[in-house]
Amino acid sequence: MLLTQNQLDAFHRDGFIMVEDLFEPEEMAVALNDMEKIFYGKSYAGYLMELDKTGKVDSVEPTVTNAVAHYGDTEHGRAQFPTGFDSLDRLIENEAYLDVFAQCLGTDDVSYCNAHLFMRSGPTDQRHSEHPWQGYHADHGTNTFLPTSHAIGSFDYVNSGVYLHDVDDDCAPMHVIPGSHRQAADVLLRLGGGIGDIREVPEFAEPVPTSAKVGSALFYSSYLVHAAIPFENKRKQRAFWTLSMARGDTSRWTKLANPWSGPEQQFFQPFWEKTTPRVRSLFGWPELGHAYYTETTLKGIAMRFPNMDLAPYQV
Ligand SMILES: O=C(O)CCC(=O)C(=O)O
Ligand SMILES: [Fe+2]
Repeated sequence: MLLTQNQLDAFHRDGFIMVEDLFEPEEMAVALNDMEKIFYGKSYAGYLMELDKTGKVDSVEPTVTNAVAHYGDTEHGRAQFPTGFDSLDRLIENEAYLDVFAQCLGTDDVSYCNAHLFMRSGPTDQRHSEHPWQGYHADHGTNTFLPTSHAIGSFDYVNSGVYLHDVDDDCAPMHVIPGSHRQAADVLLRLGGGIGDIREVPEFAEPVPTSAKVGSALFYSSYLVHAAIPFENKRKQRAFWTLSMARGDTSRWTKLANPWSGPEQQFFQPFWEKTTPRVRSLFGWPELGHAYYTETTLKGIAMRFPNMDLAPYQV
């Protein structure tokens, strides 16, 4: 199943596309069952029953204990890909799903960044901000040390969430700002890297919820601005299998578990700031003269690496 030209145009225009029926409801049910085991050590129904009986509400969020950052483990299992459960790990083998990724990335040269189980559990969820205008961000930094550019379709990558169950409006659907992937580079530079309050960004469109039925997958640009919202129904959970992938020609600087995220960053940042462009390229930085370097991206790099001499990269 390929995206139609209209769907692909919508992805480029809006920065996201929801694709229904990519996965079978039956395979989602099996995957969800195993995901619940990893997060709760039992079924979610069993967890709720115990919660009602004991009133005990320990967070089920995974904790990161490893030196090279990945999503981390829960008390009961591993939330980072591969989890060891075929029902979850083999979702990556879905041909139609991979075809849509290739279409969104505009190439068959597709490179894995990161996949993990993303659970938000209504009874303990704290992932959202206090006010509806807060918490907006792009996920781009999760898989790269380089800032956003204007070049949509070249240096961004694609995130996706597979819906293991129906996500209705009361189930904390992620809110996304259509078209914000095209605005992110300028907005982030103007605001100094973080978007505290979307009311200060008049050019942003109204956020929209990404509610969808079981078996759907959301694909979105790593530049797309979005936020978590609270559960209206705190008895619900929201279970996604997530995958991020990049174009092969950016894969040297776009992937998880590299020295730019997690505890290694405090050593690599000052090292990269002081070393030469040639040595930076050994670690995946685009070489001097690469099309990635523009006035906009160099300003972003200066924000991220304030002690770096960027003169050699000037265009
Ligand atoms: O859970 C959501 O709806 C969004 C969460 C999010 O944006 C994130 O964790 O980066
Ligand atoms: Fe996010």
